[in-house]
Amino acid sequence: MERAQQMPAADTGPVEEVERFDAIIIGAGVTGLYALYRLREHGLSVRAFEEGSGVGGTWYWNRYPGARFDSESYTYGYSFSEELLQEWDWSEHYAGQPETERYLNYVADKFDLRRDIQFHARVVSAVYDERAHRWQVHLADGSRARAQFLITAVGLLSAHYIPDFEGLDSFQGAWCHTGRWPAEGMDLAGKRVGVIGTGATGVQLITEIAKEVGHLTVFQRTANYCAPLRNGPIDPDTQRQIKASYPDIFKRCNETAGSFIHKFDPRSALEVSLDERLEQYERLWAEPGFKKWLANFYDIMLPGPANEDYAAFVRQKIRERVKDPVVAEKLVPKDHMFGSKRLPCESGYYEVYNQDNVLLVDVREAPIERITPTGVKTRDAEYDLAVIIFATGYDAVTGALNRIEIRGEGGQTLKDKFAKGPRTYMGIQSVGFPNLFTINAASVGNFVRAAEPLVDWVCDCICYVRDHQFTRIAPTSEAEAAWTQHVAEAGAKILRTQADSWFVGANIPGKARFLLTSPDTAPVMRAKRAEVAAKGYAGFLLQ
Ligand code: NA7
Repeated sequence: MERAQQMPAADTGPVEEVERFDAIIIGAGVTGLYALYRLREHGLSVRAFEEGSGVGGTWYWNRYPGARFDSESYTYGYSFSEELLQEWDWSEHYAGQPETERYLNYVADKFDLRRDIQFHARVVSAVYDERAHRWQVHLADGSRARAQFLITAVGLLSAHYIPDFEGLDSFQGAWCHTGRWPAEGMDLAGKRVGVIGTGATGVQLITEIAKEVGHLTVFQRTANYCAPLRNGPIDPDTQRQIKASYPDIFKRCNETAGSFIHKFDPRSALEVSLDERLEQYERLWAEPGFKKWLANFYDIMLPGPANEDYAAFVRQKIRERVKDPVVAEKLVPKDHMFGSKRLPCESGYYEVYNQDNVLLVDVREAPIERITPTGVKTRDAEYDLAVIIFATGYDAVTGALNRIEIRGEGGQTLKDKFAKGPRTYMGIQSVGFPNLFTINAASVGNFVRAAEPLVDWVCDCICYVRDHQFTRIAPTSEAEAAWTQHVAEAGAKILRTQADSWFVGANIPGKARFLLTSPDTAPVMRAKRAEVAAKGYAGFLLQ
């Protein structure tokens, strides 16, 4: 920690109708709810602003049919309250969206969080008052609020992205993006439906709606490696076992790179015999969830021959499930490495393409040219549709921040500063934006497992600042430059940066290519943050 000259920083801001708090949180999803709980526990006055009408964030907005965990339900829930852990029964190994939304509502009620959350409250700007060391936020309804600390718990994947297709305004049918699925649902039964996008979301959605639509056209640009989820109900015995072993479950999650419960096999895929290798591939393939990915030979997650060997195995699994060999070949990924994107887990996805009423259109071969009043026109054909669903993903991490005009010291905007990629210290803070904690950029993997310790760290940091009579904390330029360089250099070596995906901003035309999350494993990140805190917030400037 560097101690700069201390300045008096009473809140001498404008005296008009502005509500004042110690901390403001933007977003009442998984991270925002926990930050609210934690900061309030520390005795701070807190207000969370949430655009939606309810809590849940991702699990509030993503109401599309088929939305579901790929983490085991009991590894995803909060760990901070033993009472909560014992009270809540997850009904399935991989819970669906309605259950997760119910869970987050239960948490909000149990800990009386709603009294400090303002719903239907869209924050349009946040401006730093350099004299008072306070943030002033402006809401869409014209109201304002001030706080010393601002936490953007706006989510990693919340700024939904709809490609700029010409003609969407002219479409006479119904359309929506999966991340803004209407609460009342979409009427798809018997209709001609088109889905654009075959990422994790599209895969879940397509599998579910294929059961009820009249005809389904899937517009695929890139085929994905998908693996069977093998979901099932949690029986009472298993429920008891889970509740008795939460400390062990969380300990195991905390030991792994992505905070999932699965631990890599320390052997190389190439050091065992072919028979042994195939036996393991098959055995894990038959298991639920990410085990077939994250409990496999460690080097299938490194660019190289082991990765390619497993990719070939997965491609063959896809071919075996699709009757028409031409369609099968279109569904087999050939242009990116296995695991370079998050593995979509499915429950009958490939069999959908064996249905007579389902058509797969390769839009890499024949790109979408425009939306017409009656459907979609590609270079080669026109498709008549009553409904178009965009499963086209998100402007990840920076997209959600950019939707808010965040102005720091000297009037600079965070959007300008992050134009070539986020420049932060550990993903948490950025020079020129004191007392702002951009925590949506800092956790990845099994989300809640990574988010809880991060929020704990931020709350402890805020308490440290206050307890030591400082009023302002921001990283040093040196710490920020070193971290940004580390993200670029270490990021270049990992599998996640090798594909054109949201991880590196490659899904958004014109967005700078830069790893948007930390290149380090979860245990390494926790250790780095702990060391920084132990050294009195080394790399930060406190005033
Ligand atoms: P993703 O993984 O970003 O997938 C978006 C999909 O939309 C993907 O198939 C894209 O094809 C496709 N897309 C995007 N733009 C276009 C255009 N212009 N034309 C055709 N197709 C397009 O988002 P998801 O919501 O599925 O998943 C996000 C995360 O949520 C996931 O990683 C999990 O962690 C949960 P592309 O692959 O870019 O060729």
